[in-house]
Amino acid sequence: MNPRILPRRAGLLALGTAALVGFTTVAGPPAPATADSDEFRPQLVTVDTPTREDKRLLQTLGLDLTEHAGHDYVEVVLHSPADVTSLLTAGLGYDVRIPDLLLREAENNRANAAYAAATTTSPLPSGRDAYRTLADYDADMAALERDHPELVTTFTLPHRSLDGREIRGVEIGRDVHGPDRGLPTFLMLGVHHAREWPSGEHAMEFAVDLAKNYGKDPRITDLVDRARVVVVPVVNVDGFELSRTDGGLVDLRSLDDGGTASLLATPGNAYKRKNCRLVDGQDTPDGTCRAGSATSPGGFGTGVDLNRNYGGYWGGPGASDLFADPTYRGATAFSEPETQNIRELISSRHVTTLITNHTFSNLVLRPNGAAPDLVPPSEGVPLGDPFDEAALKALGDAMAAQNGYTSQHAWELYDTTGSTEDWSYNATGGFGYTFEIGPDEFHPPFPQVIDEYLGAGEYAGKGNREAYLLALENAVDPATHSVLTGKAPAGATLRLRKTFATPTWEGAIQDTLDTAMTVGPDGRFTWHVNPSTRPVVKDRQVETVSSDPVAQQTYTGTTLPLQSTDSEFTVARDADLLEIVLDWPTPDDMDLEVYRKNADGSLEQVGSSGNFVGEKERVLLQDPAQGTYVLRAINFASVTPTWTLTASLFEAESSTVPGLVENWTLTCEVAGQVRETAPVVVDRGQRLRVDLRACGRR
Ligand code: 0X9
Ligand code: ZN
Repeated sequence: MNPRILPRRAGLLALGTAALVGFTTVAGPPAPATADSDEFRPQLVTVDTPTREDKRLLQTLGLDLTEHAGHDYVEVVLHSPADVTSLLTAGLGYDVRIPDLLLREAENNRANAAYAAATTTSPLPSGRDAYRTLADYDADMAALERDHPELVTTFTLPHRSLDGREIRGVEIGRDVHGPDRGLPTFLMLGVHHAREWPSGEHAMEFAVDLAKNYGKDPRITDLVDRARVVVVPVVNVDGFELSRTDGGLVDLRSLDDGGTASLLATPGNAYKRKNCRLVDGQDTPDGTCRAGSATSPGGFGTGVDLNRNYGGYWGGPGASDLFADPTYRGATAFSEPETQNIRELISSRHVTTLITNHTFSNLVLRPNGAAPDLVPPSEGVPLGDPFDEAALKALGDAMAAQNGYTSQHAWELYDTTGSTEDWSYNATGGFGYTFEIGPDEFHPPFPQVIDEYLGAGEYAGKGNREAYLLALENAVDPATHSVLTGKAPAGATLRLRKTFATPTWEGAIQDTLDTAMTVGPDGRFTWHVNPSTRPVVKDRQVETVSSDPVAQQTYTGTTLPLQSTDSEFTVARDADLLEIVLDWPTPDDMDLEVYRKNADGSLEQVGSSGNFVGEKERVLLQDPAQGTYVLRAINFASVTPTWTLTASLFEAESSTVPGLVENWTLTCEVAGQVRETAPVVVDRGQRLRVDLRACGRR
């Protein structure tokens, strides 16, 4: 037993050592921590999170986490002095990266204006020299249709936004106004998060690129001939409009190098993330979002995080149930009109590959959003890796080789549930990826957006254009989806339907996929479809731990407030898992840290668990190396609890949880009458001939 005094949570700021190159490390809490709320400027900071437990602790604080994170840090936008206090009380250290995001916004605005003034036509496919507004997106989509009437059509999604706006997209394909002949859909999405402007720009530029180069560039011509490409550049139209147009106040403030308190009290919406939900379950009058979010710093507190509102494992880790939090998941799965739009779009076609663009961090992320060891109560088995992990990884890596990003599982940064592809992949089997565009800003100076699309300048040879083309190639490649072929009466409508329960974290929602195509004049069809069995019900590889430990030791003790007690445990054999559980009867706050003892007696931390008051602590170590471990019980409470510590060593077996086989229901309709109905089971990569001759008989 070895009591130590602990500085953590005693009001000290534990500063990390690894500041990012080129940025300042502060030697104490930054000035705004002590300023009153009128003077606080949103800032971007790097929070030290050396362990996964630190990341999980950070996630519970309700702060505005960015996707820019590494093995030992996460970047966070601090919007208020309360945010600073949360970080400090949690004992998490941080470095300031951009001390004044509003000033940065003003600098960017000036640089963007200068670039636009000096540029007639940029090298982008559209030639644009500045970020689009929402009106620009609509105008550009309409112009694309006007300029390429056979190839491009615009459409409006079924649900208007909460502030009453229409949400539009473009569809590109040969003879786009003609009947659907069963080609696969490639879907590209942008701006789920309001402030992530480049995510819409790259999506829109790709649409323009395909339309302009069709008939000129053989690769693009071939791809567009073999697919329907659907682009919705701005999913969160309300949030984007606010972010894009309501950062103007920033310029005023920068005029007098700091601005006035009254302006600062309404710092604009340039860094808004969520949608325009102001009150759960209530559609507030159109046009009230700006006023309704005026009291929320940066327009940040109100709204639903659309990338937590999809049905896939909705309500699980990495999403908040508190309205004011940045990752608020919404009242129910698909409670928001924006996610309903995308759900209905994906449910009515065979989206074989999709990319949903975000900013920033230069990442290509693949499912799942939550770590494989987590067990959704709705399923009772660990999430494991997606059934198609090998193929998902191969394409993710190939795209990352093109844009220079890092390809990884989404959960490797932090857990998320309810994201776009958490639902789309698990419900439809179509491949889905999140791109996090840009190295370090939500909406950087525009020339950076240009170079990163094209792979020019600083990004020479590393552009998203090439990565997107690979994704489109994947979408049309029959090896990555399924194909139904056969004969049926010319002009007949074929439908594929499927109704099933999609697991949320704790329950399920009902999903219906309902898709159709029209048989061509020659009476033959080739239909590119997603596999009939969903990945989420397929066989799952899981590690199961035998319930009897191969070694176990129990310790009890008492520890004074703000002190800790060390116990030692020796791992003397090969094993798969070491579990250490710290339990105590009173509702006090204790933490657990686990160290491995090196040969020279020094300690190396290998795990920690810092839950909230009243929650018990647990550390799991996979494949623990043989040797001595120091288990440190830490008391943060004001009383002296008696605790029990149990170290257990387990062997695990890798096993397969057997899956199900699902079918599509195929119907063949002539003149509105169903003439034939057949169940169809088809696997990924399979080409299946379906006999629909009976549909032709009277
Ligand atoms: O947190 C998010 O929603 C995304 N990052 S961002 O900074 N753009 O907000 C990343 C989501 C990654 N997880 C999944 N796609 N599952
Ligand atoms: Zn985002």
